[in-house]
Amino acid sequence: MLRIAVQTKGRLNEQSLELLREAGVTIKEEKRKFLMRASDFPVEILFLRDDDIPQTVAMGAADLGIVGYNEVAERGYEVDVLQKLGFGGCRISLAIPKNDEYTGVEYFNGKRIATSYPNVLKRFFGEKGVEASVHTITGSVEIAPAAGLADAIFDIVSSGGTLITNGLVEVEQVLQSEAVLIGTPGLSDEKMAVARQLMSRFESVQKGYGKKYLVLNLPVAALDEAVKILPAMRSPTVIPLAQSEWCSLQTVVDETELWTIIEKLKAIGAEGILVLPLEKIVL
Ligand code: PRT
Ligand code: ZN
Repeated sequence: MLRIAVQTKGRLNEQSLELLREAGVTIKEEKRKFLMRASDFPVEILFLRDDDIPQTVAMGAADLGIVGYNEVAERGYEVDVLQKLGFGGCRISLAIPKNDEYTGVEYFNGKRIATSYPNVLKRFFGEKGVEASVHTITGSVEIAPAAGLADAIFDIVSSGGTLITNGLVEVEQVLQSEAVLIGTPGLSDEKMAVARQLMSRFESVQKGYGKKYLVLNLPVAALDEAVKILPAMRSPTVIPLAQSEWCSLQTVVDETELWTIIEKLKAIGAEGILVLPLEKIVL
């Protein structure tokens, strides 16, 4: 039985369980326990704080784990990063008071930097030859400069709203992060086979992220034009309609391009346009 560690609560919990569920790994939610067996796949789920996931996987107490890459980089335990999971995106950045003039990384020489990621920061400063004093604090790092505890901070940034609220400005993006699937190095062939199966399912789910299924009616005469507009995986599916001069067209489009494509299709005579959610793409 493969054991996979997932964050108990917090930012990655819901999307980790959602990804597992979409991949066919479900647990009965009513009575959440520390360790739960999935009902439809040979996997059990171990709920942990995200800080503990890299070590637990490195030790082999869990075979796999879903955790932010930032935690993997900070903790430094030996684990295999098997797959990027496409959610929990953020970066760890250096930020300084907004009225300070930033002159480049040498700005940090002799400064006090508050962070929950001292190892990543010390590595960065080491590479850049910066001599700064790194103060490890857990909790609200962003208030440290205003409280006089530090000159600058090194913290997770996502929208940037927290920095603005605290009068800080991001000056160096040091590490890009997202949720990743990690594994114990040297898993048995049997466990690796199950892990591969899971990874392939995760990939199918991820391919569906940000995609929509588009169905529309089109005059047959406009078909060539429509094919040029549509970025279908191979080519769009075309189905004849009862009225011979019309056809129905089905295809997958990226959500970011959806409206542009719809407007172009309407301009060449498309009607009855349906936009449907897309769950998975299995290639
Ligand atoms: O209880 P446990 O220890 O398990 O959880 P935690 O409190 O340590 O972590 P949690 O749940 O806050 O975050 C889990 C993971 O989510 C992190 O390790 C990151 O990989 C990822 N993640 C993605 C984030 C963010 N986005 C994020 N915005 N983690 C934290 N933040 C915080 C950040 O610390 C800062 O305070 O949000 C604030 C900045 O957000 P913006 O949007 O204002 O820039
Ligand atoms: Zn944590």
